[in-house]
Amino acid sequence: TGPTVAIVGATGAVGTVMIDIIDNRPSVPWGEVRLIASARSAGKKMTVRGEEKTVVELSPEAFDGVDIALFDVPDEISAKWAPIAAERGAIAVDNSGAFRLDPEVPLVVPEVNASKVHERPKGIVANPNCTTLSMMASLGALHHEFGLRELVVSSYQAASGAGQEGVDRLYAEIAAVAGKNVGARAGDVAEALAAAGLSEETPFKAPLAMNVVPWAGSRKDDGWTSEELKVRNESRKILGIDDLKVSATCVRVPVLTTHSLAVHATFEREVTVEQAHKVFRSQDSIVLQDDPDNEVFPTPAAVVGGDPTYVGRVRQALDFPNTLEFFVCGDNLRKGAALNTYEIAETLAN
Ligand code: 2RA
Repeated sequence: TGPTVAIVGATGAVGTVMIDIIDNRPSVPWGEVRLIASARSAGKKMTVRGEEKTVVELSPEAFDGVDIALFDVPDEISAKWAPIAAERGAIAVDNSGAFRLDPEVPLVVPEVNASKVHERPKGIVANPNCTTLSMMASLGALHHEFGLRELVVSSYQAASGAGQEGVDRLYAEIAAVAGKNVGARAGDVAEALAAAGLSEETPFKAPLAMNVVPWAGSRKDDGWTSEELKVRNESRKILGIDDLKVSATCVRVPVLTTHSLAVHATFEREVTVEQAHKVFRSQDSIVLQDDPDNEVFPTPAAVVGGDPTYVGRVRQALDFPNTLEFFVCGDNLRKGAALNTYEIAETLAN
């Protein structure tokens, strides 16, 4: 029989998407799929590919016999338990931020740098942050052809990037402003949220309904946020360009799921729209939706739930012939999290 795969955090937002992905694969290489979660969720029954499973409690013994352990848990849980899984003989594929920049841990997007999965002295392979991941298939393919030199991006990040708390908050805010005709006077959206009993403590730092918020992640030095630094550091590591010039502004938008990015990418040489289209079409995990004459472009609401990343609005920058502008959308819970982690596991299993 095939290898044993474990999902750690099986009952969480990303873990649940992971099970959905396993359920919907035409075939899977696994002999056993083991579900692991905190004591609170242990004992729960879940069905995977038609087979009922009981969630087992996270413990060192839970990893016995596991070949690949997929971690969809907060940073501090991964930091503690991924090395324990590795000690017990499993390869840990970690979707948290705990190991992404560790030089002894590869950071993998299979379309871009699959062979790195074999360079894992700690027995751990890391999955990138969803914001970086949403643009990596497209940038990896372009870099391979044209040599990427500089990257300037603005993100449009969905509420579910902030977890279930973010999802609940966006729904509650939209309900609170619906039918209230607010938005024309400074502060009236916040007043409507307060009138509906919503706390000023929000994962988004400002009202998200009828708004955009130029803040995602946590506060870092010199005015940067953690999300913006992740885009820079992770892009460099995945693409293998240590001195890639990167600048990012990360923005939260009132979208439930699917992150979008406006990308300004500069290459060693001139790149035309036709050349870029050809590269995008040749990459299986990219869907090109770019027909300006018919106003065709991707939007998060139209592509959410899909596995590929969707690319459109491809333009050769008017004043920068070596620069392409494009817009990319990727489901932050699928390719941005569970799907890429799962694809790393399949790369390891094959
Ligand atoms: C966010 N990228 O969107 C983060 C989630 N890891 O908040």
